[in-house]
Amino acid sequence: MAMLSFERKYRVRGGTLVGGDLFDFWVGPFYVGFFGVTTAFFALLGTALLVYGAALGDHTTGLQTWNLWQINVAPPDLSYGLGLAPLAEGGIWQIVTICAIGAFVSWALREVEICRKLGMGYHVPIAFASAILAYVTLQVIRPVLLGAWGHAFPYGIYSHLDWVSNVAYQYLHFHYNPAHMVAVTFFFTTTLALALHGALVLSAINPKKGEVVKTAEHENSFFRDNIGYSIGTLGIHRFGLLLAINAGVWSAICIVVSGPFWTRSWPDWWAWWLNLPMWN
Ligand code: UQ2
Repeated sequence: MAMLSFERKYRVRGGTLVGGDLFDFWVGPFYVGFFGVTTAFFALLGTALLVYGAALGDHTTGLQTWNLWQINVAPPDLSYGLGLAPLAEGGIWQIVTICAIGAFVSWALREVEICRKLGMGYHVPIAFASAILAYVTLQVIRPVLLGAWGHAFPYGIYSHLDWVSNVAYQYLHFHYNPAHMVAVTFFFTTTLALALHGALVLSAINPKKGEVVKTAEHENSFFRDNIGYSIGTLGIHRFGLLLAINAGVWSAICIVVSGPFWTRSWPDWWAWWLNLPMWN
């Protein structure tokens, strides 16, 4: 906790969105705030409900197991539509989903309060919001557009992988979804950019024993020598944020268009290309 004396000057009052001074304190290194309390509440209740759901067993198969890989807490059957289901028939899944969204949004708002305290921009909560958007699109927006909670994915390690596989085959070959192609490209480019950035910074700042630490001039020179262009030390962080946010946003787009706006196979979508008049 040697950092705590250094951090004391950053422990400023105010900047809260809700609750005024009531929850404006720290526990050890952690800022609490109103949204720290709500994050803890939703996370603990959601986790306890998942354990309860595991104890009751999988209502879609009738199987009860404590094998971590096989536990499944599934949404209600399609026949329940957008209604509430009994706890043991998908109701637990429904409350867990409310808890998950409650915890994610609380965490984002706690980040906003910390940004306000420190007089920083809101880049971090905005980035996190793109991940929340992808989750809410999968679990709420798309099921609502399709008319049943049963279209959302189940909470289980193998079961959610099976769900992804089944939905992919439902559209014959999901990789032909153009928005999915864009999302995958953003995910891969994000990892490429972070690998380049991490490698470049470490290569400059962590030289072998006896050698002097290098600065941004060396970093710029490396990429100018290598590819004739350096995006710059500020630029790489702007570019990385742009890439990562787009990965989340295009994930949301690629799944919400599947079903609500395109019901046939994704390979079929490319008929627009084969039907161009230029082939006549
Ligand atoms: C850079 C720079 C950094 C970096 C990196 C680059 C000094 C420390 C990684 C190089 C990145 C470029 C040219 C863009 C890469 C493009 C794609 C599509 C991945 O110039 O400035 O700052 O970390």
